[in-house]
Amino acid sequence: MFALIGTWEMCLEGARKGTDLLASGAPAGDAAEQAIRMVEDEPSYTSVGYGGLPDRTGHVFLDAAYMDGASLRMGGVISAENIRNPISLARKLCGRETNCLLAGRGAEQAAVSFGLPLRDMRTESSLQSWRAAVAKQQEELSAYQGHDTVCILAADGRGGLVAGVSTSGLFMKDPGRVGDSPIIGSGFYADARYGAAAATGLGEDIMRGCLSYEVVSLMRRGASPTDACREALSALVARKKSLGEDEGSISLIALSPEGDYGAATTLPIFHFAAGHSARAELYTVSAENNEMKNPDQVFSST
Ligand code: SD4
Repeated sequence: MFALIGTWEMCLEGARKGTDLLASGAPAGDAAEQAIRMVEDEPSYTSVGYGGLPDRTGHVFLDAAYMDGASLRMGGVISAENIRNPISLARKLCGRETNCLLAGRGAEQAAVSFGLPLRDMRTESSLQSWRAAVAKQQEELSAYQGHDTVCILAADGRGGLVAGVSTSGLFMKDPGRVGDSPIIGSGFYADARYGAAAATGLGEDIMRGCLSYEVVSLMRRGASPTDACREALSALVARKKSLGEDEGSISLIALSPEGDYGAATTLPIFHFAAGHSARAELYTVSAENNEMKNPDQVFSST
């Protein structure tokens, strides 16, 4: 069965578009790319693409990645400044035997060579937020304060299973700072035999557990998407606690090749969108019990 799952409420319209594409027979890659492009193009979403929040120097640096679970190939973009749709470049780079992960100016040059549009990704509103943070001498960097990453996992029911992610990372990050999102195995992973997974939250923590790879490994050993997310997350949280640290801000989503999906979080509430057969709807999980809920529907996936 085809299915798609994506992080945060901001992806709902994109997830609906992606699910419609899957229903019309489009490959998983088209559905995931389209869903993410819709979030990248919307300036009111300040954590992804156009209108993303700047780093300390007032520049918006974007990270994105795409993995094709059938070929186990990935493409990624790190710290790219002016690429209008980083996910589209990541997808174009996926499949290359070399040069599939490009940073900075090299990524922008590749975008030009593929004929992808460039754009100044700052908006007046994102610059205003930056000016206010500079005036306040804002120091604290944390996930989930307008820094949400869009992650989309899609299965087309015909063997196609992909993961895509796109983010501007943390607001007021140091220049050159890279989180988990474009790092394979941390921010995303897909193996069409077992499943796909992606993460959102504080990248510095997510990378310590290689969480997306861990989720897919657990699915390889037979865990359902929900159980795999819960187990990978609780193992890292337990380890952090044993080191005297708090649980941190981490949310995970996963999708099986058969179209079952699941999620887990350390947050009081984490929203995600998911759809199979019908149009995508919004769901939540919470750290308290990690039960998935949909206000309007009974959740029926495993
Ligand atoms: C990062 N994981 O750059 C991203 C940010 C994020 O919710 O997802 N925040 O660390």
